Order: sequence, then C-alpha cells, then structure tokens
Amino acid sequence: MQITGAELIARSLIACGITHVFNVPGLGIHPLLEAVRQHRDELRYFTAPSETAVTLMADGYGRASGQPAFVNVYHASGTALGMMGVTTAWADRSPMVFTTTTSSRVLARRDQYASVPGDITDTTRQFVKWGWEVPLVARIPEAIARATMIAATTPKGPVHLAFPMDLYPDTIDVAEAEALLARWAKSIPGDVSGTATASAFAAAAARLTRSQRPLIVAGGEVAQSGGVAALVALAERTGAAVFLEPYVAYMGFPNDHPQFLGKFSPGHPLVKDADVVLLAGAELTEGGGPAPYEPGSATVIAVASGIEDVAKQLRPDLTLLGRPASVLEDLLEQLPVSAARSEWRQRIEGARRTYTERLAAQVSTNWDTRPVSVPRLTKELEAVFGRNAVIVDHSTTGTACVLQMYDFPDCSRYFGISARASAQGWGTPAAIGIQIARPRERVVVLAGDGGFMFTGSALYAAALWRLPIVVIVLSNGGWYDVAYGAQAKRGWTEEDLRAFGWRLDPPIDHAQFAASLGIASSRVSSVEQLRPALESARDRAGPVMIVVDTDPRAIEYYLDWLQR
Ligand SMILES: Cc1ncc(C[n+]2csc(CCOP(=O)(O)OP(=O)(O)O)c2C)c(N)n1
Ligand SMILES: [Mg+2]
Repeated sequence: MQITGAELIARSLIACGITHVFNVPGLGIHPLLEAVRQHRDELRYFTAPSETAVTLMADGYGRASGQPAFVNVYHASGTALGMMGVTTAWADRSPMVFTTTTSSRVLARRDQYASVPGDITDTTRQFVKWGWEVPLVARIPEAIARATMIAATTPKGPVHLAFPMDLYPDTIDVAEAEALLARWAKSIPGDVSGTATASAFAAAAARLTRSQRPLIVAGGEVAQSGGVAALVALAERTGAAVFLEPYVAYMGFPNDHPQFLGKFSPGHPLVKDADVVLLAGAELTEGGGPAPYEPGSATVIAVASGIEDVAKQLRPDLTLLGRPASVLEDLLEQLPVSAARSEWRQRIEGARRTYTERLAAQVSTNWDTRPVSVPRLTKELEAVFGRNAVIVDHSTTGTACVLQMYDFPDCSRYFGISARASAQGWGTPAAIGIQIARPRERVVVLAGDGGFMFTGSALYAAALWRLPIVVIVLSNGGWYDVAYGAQAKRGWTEEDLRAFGWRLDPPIDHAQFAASLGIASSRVSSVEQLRPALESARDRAGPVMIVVDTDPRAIEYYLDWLQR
C-alpha cells in the first residue's frame, strides 16, 4: 500500500508531538490540508486573514506553550507576508516550524504560477536556526524530526522547511514510511534543554549502569574539548567496547587501549549486539562506506555540543548537550565504580585480539615489498619518531594504516581530515599551520602524491619560515582513491586511467620540487633506504621532504577498512 507525501507529513507531525497547524490555503496546498483533516483528532487547524496573521499567531502559540507549531504558507508571496512572524520569532526566541509550499520539482527554476526562482529557504536564512527544501517524500520524517528538535531546543527559534507542491501527492510505500517514522520520530522533543540537565544525566547514567553490552563511539569533539581522559575513564568504568567514529579529524580515544576495536562499523558483531550505544561527540558520516547504522533495540545516548549535530544520521533516545568533555566528566561521576560484565569483557578481548592480529598480519606480509608498503612505512615512522612527533595524516588510501598501525596513546598527536571535509590538498598547508601552533614539536605530514599537488606551493611557507616540518609524500604514481571505483565498477583499464590523467604520467619528481624551494629532500625507493632517510630527517633542524615510492596496494586495506 502507498501513502502520500502529505499524509506522511501529518503522521510525522503527530509523531514529533506537534498538535497545532496554522495555514492560509492556496495553489497546491489542498492535499496537505486533506491529510490534516484526516487527522483532525490529533492536529488542530487554524487559519486567519493572511500569512502575517497566522505566523504571528504561531509565534504567540510558541511563546505561551514552549512548543513549536507547524505553519504552512503560500509560495513566495505568503512567505513574504509570513516573514514578520519569522523575524519576530527569531528576535524573541519563539519555537516555530515555519514551512512554505513552494514550486513543484518538475517546474523548478521556471517562471510559473506563484513562482519562486530558487530555494525559498534562502529568503529567511538570517532569521532561522535551520532551513531545508525537502527534495523527496522519503526525507519528510527526518526533516520534520530535525526541524522540531532544533526549533524546540534552547535557544529556541524558528526553522524553515519548504515542500515542493508535487511532494504532497507523491507517494511512498507505507512500510517504508512506517520504518522512517520509527527511525526519526521516536520521541516528543518537548522542551529540549540546550545544556544537559540533572534528569538527563540521571537517565543516561541509569541506562549505562543497567547495560550488559555497552558500546562507545568516540568522536573528534571529545578530543577537541579535552575530554579524552574522561572518556577513557568512562569506558573503563563501564567496560564498554570502543570504536572511533568512521572518519577521523581528531582522535577521540587512544588507539592502543585494550578496549579499542577500530573504526565504528554497523556490521561489526559487537556493534550489532550492543544494548547501549554512547555516541560521544561522534559523527556517523554516511556515504562511501557500509549502509547506515540501524540501532535496532539498542538505546542510543548522544553527547553533542549542538542540537544541529544530533540526529543527522539517527534519532537518539537520550541527548546530553554541552561541551563534550564537561558532559563526560559529569556523567562519569554518576556511574558506579565498576560493573561486572564478564561475558562482554571476554567478547571485547576476543575482538581486540582479532583486530590486532589482522593488523600484525598486514604488516608482516608486506614487510619487504618493493615499492615500500604503507604498513611498513607506518611502522618505520613509528619506530623513528614514536611518541615525539605530531602526525598529520592526509595519506588518503594510506589512512587505514596510519590510523590503526601507528599507536597514539596521546590522541593530541594525531590530526586527520574527516570525510565530511573531504578536501584534497588539506594536508601540507594544514600541517604547516599545526607546526606554527606547536613550535617545540616535530610535525610529520603524510600526503598522497596527487593530494600534495593540489596545494604543493604551500610548501614554500615551510622554507620561508624555516619550520622543522617533515613532509612525507606517498608516491604511488596516481590518484588511486578515485581510480579504484572506475576500475572495479566500470572496468576501466590502465590505459583508460592514463588517458584520463589519473595516473601521474609524466611522473612528478616531488623531491626536486622541494629542492627547488631550498628544502632538503630525498627519494626512497626501497625498504633499505627508508630507515636512514627517516632518521636523517629526524636529526635535521629545518624542513625536510622524503618521497617514498609506495605500494599502490594500500588501496586494498583502505577498501577493506572502508567497508568493514
Ligand atoms: C578538492 C578535492 N578534489 C577532488 C577530490 C576527490 N579525490 C579524492 S582522493 C583523490 C586523489 C588522491 O590522490 P593521492 O593523494 O595520490 O592519494 P591516493 O589515492 O593515491 O592514495 C581525489 C582527486 C577531493 N577529495 N578533494
Ligand atoms: Mg597517489
């Protein structure tokens, strides 16, 4: 059976605890109002002589009840008239889910009846906490859930959604709609506090204490806010399995800890079996990896600095907002000193053994290859620089190795770039900035041969300011990350890749380039040359570049890591 987009909007509103609808009808809006009429026991409908009036009424309703009402207005002109209510709600922090019925998707960007030349949500941008023109019926429950939560969270205020009018009669399978509602519209947000309250702490602590199979996803915000020690203590006190968020900019948990099990992945057996999942400042970036995480019956507790970050990928059962380090410290105080979870502990120990053995096997089977394997490079780098260097990782297909095979007991010594940022060229200039910020430490950056070229001229700044940075270029001769998709999924040959310029041919002599800037440089083409080159870089005072001919098969561990 199918239901309409309009019906799904009505069901989403009800599921999110919205009870009042304010509207002025017009072109294309009737299907929405029919859905509201069908649910008249749960949704009370009000109109008024203009959009200015209905929006100001919704503002008053929001002030007095503390709850957002759902306002829907007519295209460009109704939005213009409604702006008075939106700007007022913004100024006085009144919660409101303001929505516009806008041009249908099939006629978008053409002049038409009640025309809107672009995204109508652009018009309110300065006055709303969040805005989104919803592109698909399947995104409706999520849009309304997020809009409601953001509007209702202190500091409260208006949000702006737009629904293209052909979304209302469009349809979706009822089973899919129900699953989306269950995923997004879990609870009535009511009055979400902008900072974690005592009762929210108590609820989270009670749930963690009762848990038999707790799991933590450590995010970069933990490290950024100085909360790693608190998270380690919390993990040890609860006996939780710990994973890092899928793409790491800041390391939220030491990767050599006995409870650490690698990258968060929905398919990991411990993730599947966990009964409580604590998302500690973590972002579950989607795309490029496995299917999105479905928590099933597990309770999800989110610790986040802002409501906009919560519920991007899923709707938590409990949310503790605030500076993650402080929230974790306070949560820790409410947890009993030890919890006996021997069965879970044994499973974590087993999973940790599997994890470390797999990494060790990758290192040993690739120990003597020519060109140098990225696992070997990582281990040699660790042997020479160990805990004394700050590692900046933009090794792209080498990331899986650097992140897992180099031990970081001190998380502040790792910097990476998240998939959310995904910006080739970040590594070298960012590492120069990190070196400027931490002048007494040695910064070592790993950059791909392709990525280095995006911003390679930045290297001159290291020469100019005589910074002690070590730049390691992983010279595998191409853009392997982008090439694998074309090869694996579309059957592109080496010839195709060359024809498209995705192999660096003619080859680039990065070492000569560095030398041309006055930077000491060398090239390593075999494992024998690697250790001496790293040691001599370590012993130099100024900037150094080492170009290492690396084995392109790093892509294999990378893909395995992405998909796992
Ligand atoms: C600014 C920007 N443009 C394009 C991309 C897409 N992209 C991702 S990886 C990559 C190639 C990276 O090549 P290299 O640094 O040699 O790493 P390798 O894949 O060989 O490990 C490109 C072009 C991107 N991430 N950022
Ligand atoms: Mg490359």
